[in-house]
Amino acid sequence: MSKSKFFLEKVLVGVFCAVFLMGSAITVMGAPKKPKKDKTEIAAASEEPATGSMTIVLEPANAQREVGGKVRVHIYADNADTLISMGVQVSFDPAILQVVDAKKYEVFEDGWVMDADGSDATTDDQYTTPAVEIDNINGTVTMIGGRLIGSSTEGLSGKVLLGLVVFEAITNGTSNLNVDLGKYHPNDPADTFNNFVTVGGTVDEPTNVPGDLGMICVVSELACEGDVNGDGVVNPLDAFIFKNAFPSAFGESNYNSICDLNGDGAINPLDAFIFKTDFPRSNCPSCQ
Ligand SMILES: [Ca+2]
Ligand SMILES: [Ca+2]
Ligand SMILES: [Ca+2]
Ligand SMILES: [Ca+2]
Repeated sequence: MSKSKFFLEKVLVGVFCAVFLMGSAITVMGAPKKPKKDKTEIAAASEEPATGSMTIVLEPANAQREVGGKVRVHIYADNADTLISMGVQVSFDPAILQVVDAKKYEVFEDGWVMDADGSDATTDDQYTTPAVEIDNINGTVTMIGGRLIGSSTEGLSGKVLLGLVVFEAITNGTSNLNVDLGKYHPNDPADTFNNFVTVGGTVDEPTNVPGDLGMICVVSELACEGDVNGDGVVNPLDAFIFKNAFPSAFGESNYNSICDLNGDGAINPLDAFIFKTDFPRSNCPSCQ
């Protein structure tokens, strides 16, 4: 390992710890840069106002499943502005749902990867820690991520995928999906860490958390999995949405998690079978 690479690794680990443990992102963001600092650039960055309008979005936000069915919920930060860190906790009713899989989006190009040399050709210098924490006893999933790619990190903007959770329906009932920030100070629970930090060093927390951002209801035998637009019936409007997503796999442009009716990351004949058993229907149960 070269000296400079080792240094970069130390810096990145230091930045990571600082962002998530100390919350002093502004100080540490200067660290990976060369000693000669461009004052105009720094001034411009610090004057940049936080947008204040970033929100967390769950897709699907609403779904029905039979007992034993699975739903794959994607977590986005919408209207994001050059994010380099994120931290969310999703709460659910563990009597109704259990998490069978949860992960951050860790694709190099636009995911939560910290890479010391800025090249995806070398992967032994990449960090994706901390691991996603699944607590099926208390009903929480916590995911925290950072994105620092060498010294030219641009951050993630627009509609940014944070990660995904796959739930299995355990018994009849309704579970809200509440999203909160990922980390609060352990000694002072009223204090948050800086969960969402922009590349300019400002903190830009989502404006709609904590909040119930989704609802999954479980109804044995009667669930309308096929109601992909959530209007209470399964009709040609749903078939149109489903057909546009069929076939596809996660990562392809027409993949739509709302149509992934068995939550396995692809929309294929297995999902079509589930859809067809519900089509057409006008007696979908209403969740409450
Ligand atoms: Ca690398
Ligand atoms: Ca059904
Ligand atoms: Ca519908
Ligand atoms: Ca599927």
